[in-house]
Formats: sequence, C-alpha cells, structure tokens
Amino acid sequence: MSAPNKSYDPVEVEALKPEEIERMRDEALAAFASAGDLDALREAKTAHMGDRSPLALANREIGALPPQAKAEAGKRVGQARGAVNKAFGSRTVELEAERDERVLVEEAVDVTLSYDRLPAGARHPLTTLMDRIADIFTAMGYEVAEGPEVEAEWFNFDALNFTPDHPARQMQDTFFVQGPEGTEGDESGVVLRTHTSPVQARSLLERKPPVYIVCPGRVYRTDELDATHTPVFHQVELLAVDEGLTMADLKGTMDHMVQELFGEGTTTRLRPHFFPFTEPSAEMDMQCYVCRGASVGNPDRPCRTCSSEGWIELGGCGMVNPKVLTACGVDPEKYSGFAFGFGIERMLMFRHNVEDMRDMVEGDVRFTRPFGSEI
Ligand code: FA5
Repeated sequence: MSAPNKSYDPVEVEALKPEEIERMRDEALAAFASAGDLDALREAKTAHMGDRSPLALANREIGALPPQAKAEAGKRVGQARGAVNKAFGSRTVELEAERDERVLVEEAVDVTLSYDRLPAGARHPLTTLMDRIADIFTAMGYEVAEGPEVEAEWFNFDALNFTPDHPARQMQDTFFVQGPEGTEGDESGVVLRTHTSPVQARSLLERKPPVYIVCPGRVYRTDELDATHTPVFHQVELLAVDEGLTMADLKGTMDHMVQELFGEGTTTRLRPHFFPFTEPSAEMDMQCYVCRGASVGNPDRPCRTCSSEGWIELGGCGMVNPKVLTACGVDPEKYSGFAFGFGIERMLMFRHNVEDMRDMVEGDVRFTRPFGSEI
C-alpha cells in the first residue's frame, strides 16, 4: 500500500481512475454473466471479488490517499464493488434455479418403469423341459392329455394287463391310498399312479381312434430319495393308435424327438424288454449327444455323460398290447398303436449335467435360477 500523500489525487492514481474502476466492474459483471454454472461462477468470484481481485487492490490504494480524496475514491470503488456484489448475487440465484431445474429433470424417477427389486424367479427346469417335449408333439398334431395322480388301481394296473400278482402292485413299489377303516392298505383299489401309462387307457376310453396323445405328469413310487431316485418324479407318455402303425413309426417318432431335443443326427436304439401293456416291448436308448459314441473303447476320450457307453437309457416303449386295446374297447384287428414313456428327472440330469436328483426337489432357487425364465 502506498504511503499517505497530501497532494494525492485519486484520478491521478492509475488504479483509481474512474474509467479503470468502470472497466474492473464491467469485467466482473461480464465474467459473472458468462459463467455457465455455479463452479464457473465461484471461479469468477475469486477473480473479481477475492482479496487479489483488481477492485480489492484498488480499494487498498484508497488508504494511502489524502483525506479529501479518500471520500471520492471510496465512493467510486464502493459503488463498483456494490454493483459487482449485486450482480454476483443475482447470477447465483439464476444459476441455482437452473441447477435445481436440471436436477429435477436428470434425477427424475419414472414411476411407470417396471419394478424389479424382487427377483423375477424362474420356472422349474422340469416344467420347462416337459413343456418343450409336449411342444414337439403338439407340433406334429398330438393332443396333450391328462389323468389324475390319485388313480384307480384298475387304470394303473388292470387295464394295462398287469396280472393280479405282478410285483409292481406290491406295497413296496406302490403307494396305496388308505381305504375305509378295517381294510388292508392295498385293498382300497386306489393308488398314487406309478407311471403315466394309465392315461393311455383313459385316453382310449374317452376318444375314438385315431388317437395321438402326449401326457406329461407327476408319478409316485415308494423309492427312497437318493442321487438317482425320487419317490415323486415326472414322466412323459406318448400314445398313438391308428390303422397300420408299426414299430417303424415308433422308432421314427422317437428319433424325431431326440433330434429336436439333442440336435440333428441323434438316433435311438431299441433293446428287447418286457412291459405287460406293450408287445413287443423295448427299452429305448438314445445315442450320446456329447461323444456320439466316440468314447466307446477309447480310454483317451472318456465321456461323463454316457459313462463311455455311447448310449443313454431313455425309458420304455413298445407296440400297444392288443389286450389293452380290447380292454379299452378298441378293435385290435383294425387298429394298432405304439407307446413310449420316460423319466424327465433322468433326462434333465444328463441334458444339463445335474449330478444329484435331490437338487431338483429341494426347492432351492440357486438351482433353478441358472436355468432362467424360459417360457
Ligand atoms: C414305465 O414307467 C413305463 N410306463 C414306460 C412305458 C411307457 C413303457 C409306454 C412302454 C410304453 P419304467 O418303470 O422303466 O417304465 O420307468 C420309466 C422311466 O422313469 C425310467 O426310465 C426312469 O427314467 C424313470 N424313473 C423310474 N423310477 C424313477 C425314480 N424313482 N426317480 C426318478 N425317475 C424314475
């Protein structure tokens, strides 16, 4: 700061010249006006209102003026600083209003957006797989059929040519529904169905041939729950009854299904077997869709999916036994039919490398979630 000087004229001091003060004021006003946001305004404030700003420095010069000059210079600088203060204040109000408006737009919450804080969940892969299999057949003109899970013993066994002493009827295989008081457990004539095959008999009694049905459903057996068995499981049953159907139709239909599910070129094979309701009967295997048989006898290329067997067991099949057709009022001289049935849990196991069937029944979403919400 300059020393007091009695002959000092404020107009003569460069920083206190009216045009200089006006310039400082105008520069400050222009800087505030051009500040686009509050951060820029803060910087302009430091430059034009801070301790080192031109007007602050000019203000300091006043102290060095002779008393008669101080008032005039003080008034000039004071007015300029007042104008700068005012301009800063009103620009602050403007920019704060702009910011508030912007925040309202940018941070707006669209209350119409879908609410997904709760996990969407997923369908159980057994359901998805059964639906997919049913779709393959409905696309070929088959009809989805259903039957009760609490089933008459007659449909579950008698109509299907199970002899009265067939071991499957025993209580160690079949859940019998309790009959009236005083009757033995297996005398009620009502069971939890042990397979989906009773729907064959129901469908033949309800419809006239030609009959083409697919039946996905839940079945029950007195098996212990372990890695490869569960007392409550799912099967898909297929039945076709028409004129002139042969084993070739059965084989072609199975091949089509496995190709739809496991890819082009997958084949099936039949191994002789026995079921009371089909004659001839067979176990059906599908070619391993992972190694396609390349692992057989090839220790360098073991296959976990088929245990290097080249084939995976699917289920049972055969030509509908004429006795079943007769029991259901269908003329076996005119009509023939084929049927097959297989377990969905086992298929899910090898199709998705599920190692333990218990995972499918425990209801843990960590198991179902990776399968997604396929519909
Ligand atoms: C039957 O149930 C016959 N009804 C299939 C059939 C239909 C044959 C039409 C001929 C014509 P089987 O008892 O083999 O067949 O059972 C079929 C499939 O059910 C088995 O291959 C297996 O995949 C599955 N399965 C059987 N028991 C269990 C169980 N405890 N847990 C899970 N899956 C099972």
